[in-house]
Amino acid sequence: MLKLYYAPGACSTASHIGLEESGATFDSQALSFAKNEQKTPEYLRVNPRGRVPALVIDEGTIVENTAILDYVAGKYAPQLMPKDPVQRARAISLMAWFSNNVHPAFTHIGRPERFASDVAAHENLKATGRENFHAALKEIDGLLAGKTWIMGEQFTVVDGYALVFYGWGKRIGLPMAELKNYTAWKDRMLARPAVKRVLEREQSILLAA
Ligand SMILES: N[C@@H](CCC(=O)N[C@@H](CS)C(=O)NCC(=O)O)C(=O)O
Repeated sequence: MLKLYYAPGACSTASHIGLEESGATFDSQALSFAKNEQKTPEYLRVNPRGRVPALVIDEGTIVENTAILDYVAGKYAPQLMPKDPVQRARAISLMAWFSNNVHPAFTHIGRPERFASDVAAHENLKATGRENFHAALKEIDGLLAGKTWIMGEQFTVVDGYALVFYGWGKRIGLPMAELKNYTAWKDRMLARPAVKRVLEREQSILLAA
């Protein structure tokens, strides 16, 4: 039994893509942030932190994209993570950076109240978050130079994670087309049937003109 809880357009898209690419059979449930469904007593029993993604498996629940993606690859689709220990460490390193740095930079823009209770600081947090997020996207663009996928020739679960941030950059109006490597890679991602299925299910901004 596998069940993914996600919110359309949230960072959970990474786990959603990983699962769909793995070919594993899974159930899914979309939660609406607008309706605060991540904070219902029912969902808090799944993930007491009230965050998505959460993947329910026979043995319990796994949270955090990095862990879910490594689990899905290990259990259902080893080709979605590098086999070589050095490359695997690099893949985990990149996902840790996404989770610890890139994602929080974006959170500063939308939820400054989580970082400072002083309302006077919020505009500055938003502006700094935007700058840091844009700088991270430029770094991802650099990482993709000369590569087909983010880890090189092998498509991995890390690619699905990197797609989340392209969508967020588009959502807040950053000049994404200037990031040539990232944009060409995004087009290759959109050409993958499994990725397209997930983006259609989530009605992703990435499919809009
Ligand atoms: N580091 C976690 C981040 C999880 C997270 O913050 N998810 C956000 C969506 S992008 C969420 O559930 N937000 C709901 C809320 O903050 O109320 C991961 O990678 O899984």
